[in-house]
Amino acid sequence: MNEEKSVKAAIVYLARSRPGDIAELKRSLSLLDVNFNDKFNYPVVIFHEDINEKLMGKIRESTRSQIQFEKVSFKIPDFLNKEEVPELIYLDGDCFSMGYRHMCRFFSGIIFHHPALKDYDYYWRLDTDSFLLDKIDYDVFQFMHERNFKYGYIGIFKDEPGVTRDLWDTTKKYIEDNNLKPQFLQKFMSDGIWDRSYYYTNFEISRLDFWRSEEFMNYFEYLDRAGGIYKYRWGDAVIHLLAVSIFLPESNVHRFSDIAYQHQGFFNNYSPSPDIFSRLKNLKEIIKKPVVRTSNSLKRKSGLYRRFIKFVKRES
Ligand SMILES: Nc1nc2c(ncn2[C@@H]2O[C@H](COP(=O)(O)OP(=O)(O)OP(=O)(O)O)[C@@H](O)[C@H]2O)c(=O)[nH]1
Ligand SMILES: [Mg+2]
Repeated sequence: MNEEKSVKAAIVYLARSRPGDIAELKRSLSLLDVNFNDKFNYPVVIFHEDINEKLMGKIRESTRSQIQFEKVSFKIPDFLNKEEVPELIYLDGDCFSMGYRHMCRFFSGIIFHHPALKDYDYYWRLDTDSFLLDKIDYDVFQFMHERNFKYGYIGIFKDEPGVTRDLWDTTKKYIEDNNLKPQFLQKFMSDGIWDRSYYYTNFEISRLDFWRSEEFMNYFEYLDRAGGIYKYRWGDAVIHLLAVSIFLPESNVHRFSDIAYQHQGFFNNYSPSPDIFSRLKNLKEIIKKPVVRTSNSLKRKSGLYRRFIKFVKRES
């Protein structure tokens, strides 16, 4: 079916080829199908480094969405001194791989210039561990478009001091040097200092032209050259909150409080207890395989998430 859509938009993922990640991705796509895309039929672009043809076939088989794979290769940008970029960084009780930091840089600013997105006006980012838990009965892109929303988010949290080191000083200098009047950044300031708030960017729906605008690109380039993404793991999440609250009027920003969404221990508009486990039984058909991830992220998972995984394991 070749229907003409009034809003040009794509759902985007960045995926790794590890079996656990692929299992999560398939689960994420299945939930996307039943809860949104069977009805609205937007293309899904999956960026990856090393997913082979066979795996691509398997992923395609697992979803009714139209999938486009786009290979990316990550490297430390030439303007940084590689000697100063450690392979692993240990901060705030966590360990961040080089791949993780490449991912942060990609989502912070690089993705918006990828040729695969050039014909789109909006994107919806989901991660391989992003799960839509209930039906969305309206077109989220059309919704953004009609109300002139440029950034849509699901939640706001606060990051740790180590992984945001120097980010505020760098941003403050940028604001001062460029005589900027931040739009609503003061909401995230306390005693004249940014309070390390971030948008939970494993879910974000946004207009691409904002991220391709000169004002954002200049700010991103400034941060990029400062090197904090690689030295301290400045995340796309904090960078996006700063950029949005500096450059966009608050009236252009929307929180999707109605969408039932899960990422690890975070549940949006989906009561995780006490009846989540019985409601999740409906998902038995979709959630075929339990996904138990290794790595440092595991220890950050909440007790609730562990119970959720245990439940899925038992039920599948
Ligand atoms: N290709 C590729 N994808 C990555 C890499 N690191 C992360 N990703 C993907 O980028 C998205 C975000 O990564 P996550 O590891 O989930 O990041 P996070 O949500 O901040 O951290 P967690 O708490 O571990 O979930 C996911 O879809 C990952 O599959 C990488 O090194 N290479
Ligand atoms: Mg994640």
